[in-house]
Amino acid sequence: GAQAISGQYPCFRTVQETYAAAQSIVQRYPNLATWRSFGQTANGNPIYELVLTNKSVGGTKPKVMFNSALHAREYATAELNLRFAERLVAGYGVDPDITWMLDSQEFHLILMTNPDGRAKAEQGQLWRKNVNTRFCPTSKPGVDLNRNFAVRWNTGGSSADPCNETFRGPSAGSEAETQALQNLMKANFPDRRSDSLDAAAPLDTAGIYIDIHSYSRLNLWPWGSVQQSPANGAALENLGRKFSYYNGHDPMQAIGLYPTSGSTDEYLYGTLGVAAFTFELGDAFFENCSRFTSDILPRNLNALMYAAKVARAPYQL
Ligand code: ING
Ligand code: ZN
Repeated sequence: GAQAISGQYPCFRTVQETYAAAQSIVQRYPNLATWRSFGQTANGNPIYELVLTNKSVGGTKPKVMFNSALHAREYATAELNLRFAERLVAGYGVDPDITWMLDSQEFHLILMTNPDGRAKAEQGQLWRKNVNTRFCPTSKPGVDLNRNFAVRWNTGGSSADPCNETFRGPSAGSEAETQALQNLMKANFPDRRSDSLDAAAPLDTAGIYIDIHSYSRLNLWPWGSVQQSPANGAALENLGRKFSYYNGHDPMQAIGLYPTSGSTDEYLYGTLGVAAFTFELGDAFFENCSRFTSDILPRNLNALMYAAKVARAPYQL
């Protein structure tokens, strides 16, 4: 198997180091940061989000939601998300754009979406799924959370075999992690679209979502389950191409990579009308640290910063 994080990959903080870093942010910036559990994993561990906003400014604010390490072995993703958080709080009162964003927007950063799986990866296993031992208990337990979301679930690009890496689970939204995330998504992004799955989201829809994965240097947008372009396809493509100016990734509709169903971005776009993307960082699950630090991290920090700046009007771009 692959090596664990410690020693080999010092640039990627572990689950415990990531949680400690998040708590340190809250300690240093109590008026900007909140660390809260919004649900539990299959094995009963808490799932946390880091919420960043200027608490002195009230009212309903557009939401920016970045999700990382949903797939356990995709190491670089959580570190990017954490570095983004650290850049935001350090920039408050210093950088005018960051100050404005923290005053007027609310960031929801789920740094470790699948901490049970991540613990396996940190032991050196190339682990992708959650760790629900109801399924495939003796060899490769768990469900692929990015095939389990309650949108066009089981319509292709997922497996019925509990031992497969893309096992979709027994039913839509069956997993504890999926339910926690879906509830958080619904709380952050009130549904502004008609209930027809392929109706265009209204142009004033506020907010943006990026699920950070690795690897392949891609910026993906829905649909992954059908070839047709979504009703907001032109706007999503424009935005995906603009992200590419920063991160250098190839932009494409998700099905251009391979068919999928039940993914988080499809859930957010398909059921809530939120502009939703998947980034695929870099060139490996266990990314080389010098390449991460010199290339992948700076490019993608800038791409995420750009996404945060356009979150108020993603469909107008
Ligand atoms: N890739 C993503 C996956 O879940 C993806 C790609 C995401 C395609 C969302 C379509 C929609 O397979 C990795 N590396 O996990
Ligand atoms: Zn992934």
